[in-house]
Amino acid sequence: MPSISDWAQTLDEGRLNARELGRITETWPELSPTDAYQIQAAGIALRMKRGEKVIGYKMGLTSEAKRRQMGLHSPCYGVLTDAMQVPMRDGIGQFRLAGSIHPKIEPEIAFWVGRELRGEITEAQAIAACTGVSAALEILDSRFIGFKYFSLPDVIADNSSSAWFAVGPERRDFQNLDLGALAMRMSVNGQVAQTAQSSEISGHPARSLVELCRLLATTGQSLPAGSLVLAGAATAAVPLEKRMSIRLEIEGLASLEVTTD
Ligand code: OOG
Ligand code: MG
Repeated sequence: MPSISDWAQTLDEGRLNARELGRITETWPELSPTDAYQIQAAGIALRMKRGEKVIGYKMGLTSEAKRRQMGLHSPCYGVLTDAMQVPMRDGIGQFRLAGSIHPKIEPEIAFWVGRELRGEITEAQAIAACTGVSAALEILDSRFIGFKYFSLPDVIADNSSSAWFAVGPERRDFQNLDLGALAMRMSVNGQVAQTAQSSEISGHPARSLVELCRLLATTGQSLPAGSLVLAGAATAAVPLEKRMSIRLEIEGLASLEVTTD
């Protein structure tokens, strides 16, 4: 039976060649979240061997809308590397569809963490450790056939479907902003496609940081100073197509846009 490192390799090849794979749990039904996080970590180690740098984490399945869309019910995390970041020019990131399988985009809030966070923390401690907040768009791309009906361990092993992300300008004086009550609006080609309150994300987006620290602590890890953290999507994700323009506006934060070719 394929091992943790075999699956990390297979998923990595699927990603590099934009080739869909069958679910891991088809051949390894008892795959646990712990095994899955080991596959995820082995996959990130392969990317680091090629020179990519870990710059943070993404939380997933932190909103009811996402849990309903995916039919999965517990939050999970994935690792972000520098190679996943869509470069921004004048608030716009250009995303090339070539090299992706079935990409989807979703509205998120990103935190810039200034101090190491470890173990059980409160929302207030999480916020106090942040140096800035940004609007962000995550581009997901599952390596599994059809991007559907997978189990939580499958998703975790696949780096929680993480693929690319774009981050808007950082707001540093966010202390008087009520992060738990920001209006969010994602437009596609100028038409409003999704709207939500930031409270959709874990009840309050800072709760995603609390949950991330709790999950990392189960394997003795902490959230390093300098990390960028995506708190999870506030709404369901929208499939990306050719020549699309996706704009995210969040009250109190600078907007950003991603266009496809
Ligand atoms: C899992 C990742 C979910 C989010 O923001 O909820 C996620 C998936 O939808 O494939 O990134
Ligand atoms: Mg996401």
